Amino acid sequence: MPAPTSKRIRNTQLRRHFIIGNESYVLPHPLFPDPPDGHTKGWKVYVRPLPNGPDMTTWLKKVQLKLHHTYANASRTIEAPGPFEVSETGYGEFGVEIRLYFAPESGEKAVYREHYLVLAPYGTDEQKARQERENLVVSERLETIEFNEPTHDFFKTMVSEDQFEWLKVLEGRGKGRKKELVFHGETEPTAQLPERPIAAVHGDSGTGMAAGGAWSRLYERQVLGQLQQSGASLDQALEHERREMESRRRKMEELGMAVAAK
Ligand code: SLL
Repeated sequence: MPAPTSKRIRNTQLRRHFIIGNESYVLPHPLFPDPPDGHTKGWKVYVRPLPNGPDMTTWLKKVQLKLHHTYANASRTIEAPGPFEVSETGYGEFGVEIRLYFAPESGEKAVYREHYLVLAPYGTDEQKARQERENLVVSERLETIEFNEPTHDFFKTMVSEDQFEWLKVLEGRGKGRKKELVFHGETEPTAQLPERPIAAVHGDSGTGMAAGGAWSRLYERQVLGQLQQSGASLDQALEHERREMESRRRKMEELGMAVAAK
């Protein structure tokens, strides 16, 4: 029999949003001193949390980024706490193969993502002009990871308030500087969220939400679709994430009660 903590919670799904992307600069550039001959661009490829989002390292423990074979040591591995990023110089675009490795208590295998490096200005004429003027091209997308039927142990860490501690540290350090990273929910990250009815723990198949909850999986997908279409407004994504946190926390409470009652 598996240890009770590695037992999976049925009809439950956890979800996290995060960012995969790259930035690129035309050389010469102070961030990339002494590039090899023929290298025209400096770039950084990364896997990042949403600004103000919960700590990514709750679930993400290691990232492997595999570069084009023309690079020495093409396979780069970064362990938590990261940052999960690779800086390089080069001349051409290619697909970076990305493997995400999860917290051991999740019991989940690594998953694969790809990010095609974008080194040249793109978009409308106006956008291109701006990218050239600032000598910065950024190509990012909002990614989602889903954990189906998580283990009890993993679930516990994923609904913990501790995941916002890393933002509080930034707040102390960053006064007057990095305002955009400051977490404003002084007390509970979920305090201002509206009440939502929760009817039953196992009420709904697969969503992790209870039957009757206003926040359905379908609605979530629509919101996410909108985010992606609208160029992924990260503030909105964060708000979305916080709502999810709240839902999970409530569910956790209920689950605790349900388990205790057995
Ligand atoms: C192209 N298919 O032809 C792509 C290949 C090669 C990327 C891109 C240099 C590596 C190095 C580099 O940028 N490789 O010299 O270390 O455009």
